Amino acid sequence: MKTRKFVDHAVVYANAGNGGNGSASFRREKFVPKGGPDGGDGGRGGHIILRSNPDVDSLIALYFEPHRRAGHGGHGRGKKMHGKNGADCVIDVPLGTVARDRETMDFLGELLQPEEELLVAKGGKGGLGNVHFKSSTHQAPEETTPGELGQEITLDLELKIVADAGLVGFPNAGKSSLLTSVSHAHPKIASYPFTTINPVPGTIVFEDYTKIKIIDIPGIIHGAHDGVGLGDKFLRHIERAKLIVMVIDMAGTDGREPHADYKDLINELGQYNQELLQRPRIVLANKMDVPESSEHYETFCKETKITPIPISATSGQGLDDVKATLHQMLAPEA
Ligand SMILES: Nc1nc2c(ncn2[C@@H]2O[C@H](COP(=O)(O)OP(=O)(O)OP(=O)(O)O)[C@@H](O)[C@H]2O)c(=O)[nH]1
Ligand SMILES: [Mg+2]
Repeated sequence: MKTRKFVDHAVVYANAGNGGNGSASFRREKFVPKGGPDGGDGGRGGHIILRSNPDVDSLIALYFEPHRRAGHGGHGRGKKMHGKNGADCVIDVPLGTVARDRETMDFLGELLQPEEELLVAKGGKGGLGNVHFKSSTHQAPEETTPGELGQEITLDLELKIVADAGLVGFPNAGKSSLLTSVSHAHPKIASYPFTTINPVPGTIVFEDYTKIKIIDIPGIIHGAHDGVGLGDKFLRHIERAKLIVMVIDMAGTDGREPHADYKDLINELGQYNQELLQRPRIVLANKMDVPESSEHYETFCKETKITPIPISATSGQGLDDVKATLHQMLAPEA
């Protein structure tokens, strides 16, 4: 399967268009020897606008094309003709994009709804034509003003995926297997850790045709906040999830205690962002088809005082329960 490069950070050099100059012109008509001033204004320079497009799922286009320019405004002309406005440059970004000024790192805005727009660099205003400078004592003004320069800005764009639920677990816990079983997504599945190296979004469609977006992220391990494994940077993609779905390998396939995994995951979430610990969360005990899992399950419940939903992502056990829970907690009204 061809994997597309996933880009969740981009730097963009944006130049808005300059305004057009005002024109110095005088009316010339057959029987009017000394026509008055009729120089029109310059057009506005094009803006740089970010627009959230639900069909775009990463910032890759900007990675390959980081320089963006809007059109310049046209100069004013005689007969009070206004110069054309410069074409805006609209940059399509994925939902969840956060824009900052790269120099100051000031927050400029974020795009969370489809088709939202954020003006990030203003086109220069057009200059005034000489028609504006006429007065009773100044009948033939030559004055005009030049167009203003368009704003220039270096943007720092960061994607934080917008999803309803986010899957969190150790590598090999079966997060991708679960996503595959409940949605139409096809993340790579394998028995080695860190099979998933990029976030993979999936959509679960319920029987009443409502749907939710769920995201699979790379595995988190003990010490992820110190950069162990792939680190914890992918946790930012669940920062906006309404619900955290924790997947525990109850078979202890890789020789760890499942309840210790749970505590490690809670610790890593808290180290990354304390707020994530307040987020609604469900815990799934995966690989319950493996015989050793039952004993681990009991120890898990005792140690953690929680009762996870027992499932098997591969056999399908418990998945209806998971879907019903997700539906109840997240699905929009049908
Ligand atoms: N027996 C059993 N094996 C499972 C189950 N779920 C997943 N597995 C196996 O566990 C291994 C890891 O599954 P993945 O879905 O790739 O795990 P992951 O959590 O996405 O792993 P990373 O992407 O590395 O973080 C694969 O060999 C799966 O076939 C299950 O319910 N029962
Ligand atoms: Mg995976």
